[in-house]
Formats: sequence, structure tokens, C-alpha cells
Amino acid sequence: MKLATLLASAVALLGYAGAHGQVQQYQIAGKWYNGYHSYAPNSIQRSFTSGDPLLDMNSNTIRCNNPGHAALEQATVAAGSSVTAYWGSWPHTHGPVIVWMAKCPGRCSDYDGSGNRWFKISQGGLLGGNQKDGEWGQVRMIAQNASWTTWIPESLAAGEYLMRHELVALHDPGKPQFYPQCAQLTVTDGQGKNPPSSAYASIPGVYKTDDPSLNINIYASDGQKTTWAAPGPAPWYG
Ligand SMILES: *[C@@H]1O[C@H](CO)[C@@H](O)[C@H](O)[C@H]1NC(C)=O
Ligand SMILES: [Cu+2]
Repeated sequence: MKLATLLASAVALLGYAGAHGQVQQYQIAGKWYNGYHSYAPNSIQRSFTSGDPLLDMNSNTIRCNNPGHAALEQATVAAGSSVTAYWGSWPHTHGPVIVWMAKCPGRCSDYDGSGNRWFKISQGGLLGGNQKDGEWGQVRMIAQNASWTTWIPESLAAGEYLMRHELVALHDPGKPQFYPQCAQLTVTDGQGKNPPSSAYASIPGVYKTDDPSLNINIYASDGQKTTWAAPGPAPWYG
């Protein structure tokens, strides 16, 4: 290994210490942005203290992680552009990848993510095979260089938005793990459209502790099921 590669690996390892994972970088319309790190807080991503799972789906911390303070930077991007989130690596292979957006009522820096404002723009649930051994969104994400690409709907109204990448890990029966990460975007152009009211949800609120989809047991009969119903509204593609 070249010295530079060794150093890069050492830095990456430090970044992962004790953590399950986070969005390390975003590529937005071809431009790179760093994820949040306590040692490098200038980021378009909201702050958080650890990459560990959040277990309380009724807590405000599942909106934008804990503490989820406003990001110090914000990316400007035209509607219709691609956003790729890079986790660097990801250890879990049972659960969906979901990408949400919420229009900030004013400036995103003043918005805490409350209200019935969240809509999905991308969702990878159980994409093939069965719940135990099949291709979950996270399996596909790992195969794609631990990345997930989505497109900001071309017709979406311009404005300031939170974009929330969420991984839900379902390997521990009855104890779903939530890994949310929020970035702040200023969307330009677009065609002035907003999703229909049926596409919206509140976070927390959208997930219920007794939702069968969040309480699967892949080691028992659920493991052989070849379908999985994602909780919450269907994605809106504009
Ligand atoms: C794979 O992901 C890393 C970020 O984790 C990125 O720097 C690299 O460019 C990606 N490689 C490809 C081929 O996309
Ligand atoms: Cu984990």
C-alpha cells in the first residue's frame, strides 16, 4: 500500500471508531460535500454525536439524529439533479434505504423538521429474494460502493429543503434501529410543484412501535417471506 493510501485508511478508521456508519460524503450534481464530523463541523449535514443506532422511534432525535443542530453550510442544486450519498462502508444487510425531503417553512437553519412536511423521494425495501437472504436496499447500497443515488424531482418547487437519508436495520427482532442523516439544500429551478397531501408524513409519527414491518423476525418464518411493506407513504417522484 502506498503511504497516502495507508494514511487515508487510518483517517477513515478513526472516523468510524465506535460507529455503525454515517453518510461520509455527498455528491450533488457532480460536486462533493463532506458529511458532518465533530472535528470538521463545516458541512451541509446536520450535526450528530455518534453513528450508533437510534432506538426510540417516537423521539424527535429520529428526525435528524442527535442533536441534529442546523448545518453550517447548505448546497444549492437545481431540481432534477442527482444526489449521491456515500456511507464509505455499512455493516447491516437487512433493511431499507429511504430518502426523504421536507420543505423548510423559512430558512432551513431555523427549521427543526417538525410537522407533516416529510415526503419520500426514493425507497429501496426488499428488492429481491426473501427477508433473510434477499436483496434489501442496504445490500444494494453496499454493492454500489456503499452509495445511494437519487434525483430531486424535476417538477419540485424551488426553495429550501432538508434531505433525510435513512437506513433502518431490522436484524434484531422487535428492536428496529434507525440511522437518519439530514442535509440542507437550496433547490433552484423546478416547476413549482409540491407532492399531494397523501405523500406527507411527520417524523416522528410515521413509525409505530407495533408496525409488523418494523418488527420482523428474519430468523423465524418471516425470513422466508419475499415481500415487505415499507411503513409510511409511497415515494413521490414528481
Ligand atoms: C466510492 O466511494 C468513495 C467514497 O466513499 C468515493 O470517494 C469514490 O469515488 C467512489 N468510487 C466510485 C468508483 O464511485
Ligand atoms: Cu449498526
